[in-house]
Amino acid sequence: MTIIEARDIPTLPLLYKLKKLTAVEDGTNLPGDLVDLDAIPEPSNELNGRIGYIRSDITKMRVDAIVNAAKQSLLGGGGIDGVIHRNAGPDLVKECRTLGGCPTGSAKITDAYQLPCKKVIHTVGPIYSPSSHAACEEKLASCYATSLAVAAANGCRTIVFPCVSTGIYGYYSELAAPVALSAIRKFLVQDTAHRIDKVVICTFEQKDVIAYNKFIPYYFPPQPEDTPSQKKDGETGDQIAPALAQSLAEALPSPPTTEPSNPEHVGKKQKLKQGDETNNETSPPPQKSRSMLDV
Ligand code: AR6
Repeated sequence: MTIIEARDIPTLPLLYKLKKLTAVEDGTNLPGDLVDLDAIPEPSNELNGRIGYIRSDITKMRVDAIVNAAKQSLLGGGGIDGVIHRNAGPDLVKECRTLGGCPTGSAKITDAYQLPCKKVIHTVGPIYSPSSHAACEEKLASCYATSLAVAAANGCRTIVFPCVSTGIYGYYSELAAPVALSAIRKFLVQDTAHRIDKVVICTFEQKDVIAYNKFIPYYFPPQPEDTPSQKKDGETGDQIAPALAQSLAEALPSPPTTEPSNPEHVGKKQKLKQGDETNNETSPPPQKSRSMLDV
């Protein structure tokens, strides 16, 4: 099992340099589904350096805390919840039984047992329903804000988020990513005491990679020196040396090469019905194709 160390998770300045992320072009109209953003903010290397971004299995990270996309009972389930419980071992559910569940939008912390991380923060995302879009947005933002507050209160300086609610709970990735990015940005801007060093966004499925690649440059735009220069040969500039870029790229952990195949994940996504959870939300609709969400 390859464990990924917190310090090895690439941050945004490096990903811009390596062209894994691309700045929004000048004059581009802002997409309609940005959350709490009516203009692209000033670039900040300080903020960008505190955001990690990786496509990986969250259970392989040696960080202070990973976030679990849990259900209200906190007693385990399918998807990432199932993987986290399986890898942590049976003591995790024993501790979870003492917590009395968790409301949608909130978060609770436990030990991590056999996982390489120190703590697990269990948050309960909303089951997405277009008819209660605003309420879903508020609850999803609250998952990220509360998890960050819980991490800070418990001395967790590195925290990794999965794409909460975008699996079994049916939140469209292109709607969820701006909510998550907005909440993370707000927290970091207000975290003047610098209680958290690194907030990592961990994607797993391609649809979430596409959504974050699109929205990260709006919420965390690159400093000009982080974007590879377009200058011609012979001109001086900030262009990263190709050999250095190559060696940095090779040092990045490999993302999964296939889509996840957790049997619970697929099965539950189709089977979840109204009333499966006690939060009075409706069951998730099937994911729309990307073209329906494109702006
Ligand atoms: N590492 C990182 N991300 C993962 C992994 C992994 N190993 N496995 C899945 N994901 P989901 P939800 C991503 O369905 O939508 C459970 O039954 C996945 O691609 O796990 O919040 C709970 O008990 C997706 O982007 O959680 C609840 O009942 C994200 O994790 C319900 O599912 C969340 O997908 C919660 O549904």
